[in-house]
Amino acid sequence: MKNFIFSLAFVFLSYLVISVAFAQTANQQSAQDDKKVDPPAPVAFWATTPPKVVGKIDQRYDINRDGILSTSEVKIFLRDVVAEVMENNSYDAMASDFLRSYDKNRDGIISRLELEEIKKDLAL
Ligand SMILES: [Ca+2]
Ligand SMILES: [Ca+2]
Repeated sequence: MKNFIFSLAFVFLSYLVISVAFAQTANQQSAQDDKKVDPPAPVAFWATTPPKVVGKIDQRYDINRDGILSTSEVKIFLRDVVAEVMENNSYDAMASDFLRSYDKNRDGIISRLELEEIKKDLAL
């Protein structure tokens, strides 16, 4: 009988030790999860390097006339490009150095296909 109580106590103690150890591992795991940070969100190229105003079209959107297109100015510009392409299927990319970077096939116009890239950048 004594042996039985001993082994019962042993099992109980083992159970305690194991559950405490397990709880600690779980805590460490959740601490690691908390430390995880999201990778930096992708940004459009014009958000990191504001394009220089080159052509007449650029000038129209350079609202504060500082010679560069800030992110908010670019967004207004691109929204107009999106609206124009949705309506007429193309936008003259030759009018702006900055816009030409979206003219992937270099045919001088922003097509509906190329518009997808602009929409993506605008959504960021
Ligand atoms: Ca500006
Ligand atoms: Ca094109």
